[in-house]
Amino acid sequence: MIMMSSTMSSIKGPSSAQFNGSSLRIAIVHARWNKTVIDSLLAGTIDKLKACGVKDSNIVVQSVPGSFELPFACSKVIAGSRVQTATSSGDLLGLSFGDSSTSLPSNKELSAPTSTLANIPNAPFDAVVAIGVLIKGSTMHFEYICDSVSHALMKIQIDTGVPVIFGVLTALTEDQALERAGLGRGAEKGHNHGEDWGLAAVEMGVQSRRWAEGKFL
Ligand code: DLZ
Repeated sequence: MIMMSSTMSSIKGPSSAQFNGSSLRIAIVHARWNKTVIDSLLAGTIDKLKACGVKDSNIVVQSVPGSFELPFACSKVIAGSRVQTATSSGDLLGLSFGDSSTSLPSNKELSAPTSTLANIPNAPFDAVVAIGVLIKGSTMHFEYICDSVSHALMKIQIDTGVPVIFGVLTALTEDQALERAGLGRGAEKGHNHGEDWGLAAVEMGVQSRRWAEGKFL
């Protein structure tokens, strides 16, 4: 077996790629449990979104009590941004979509070319980052929430066609959570995983628009 020496850097993590997020609109939905860790992850996510060119005004942040509420909120936020778009584009074009509180636009209405969407003030979200911090306690609560939330978030992205970035830490100890938010108590502060989630949101937002248009180069 090959052992890594303590001086050897880790091979874990994604290889780097550059994506321009300047035309993207991104939602972040975060839980409020374990606030210290959440705040750092949220800051890391927003830093990287901005570093990729996502405009402040195109980053929408919403919060929920705990991680269990994340899937419901992500689903509603995605649907709500589509209603916003329908309403905005109706206003711009002098069209009426009827009662926007009850009628979601069909996929056909949403498949406008990028150039058209870019002119709409409230475009549908290109990606959603779901941020939560689950820390194992003494009961099975942790296992149930980790399992249900991860499956539900996966289902939402497949069902809606909007990438949902899995920003949920499933830590066995407080120290594990802190280290994954760059807040380690020891000499090694750890890496803020929020940064990876910001980058992933931009990459998936850009790529999913391109793939939807049949562009694969
Ligand atoms: C109840 C609970 C517990 C015990 N632990 C966490 C946690 O570590 N991280 C988290 O995000 N939320 C936790 N919650 C709250 C649940 O996610 C949820 O908000 C409540 O059960 C209400 O549905």
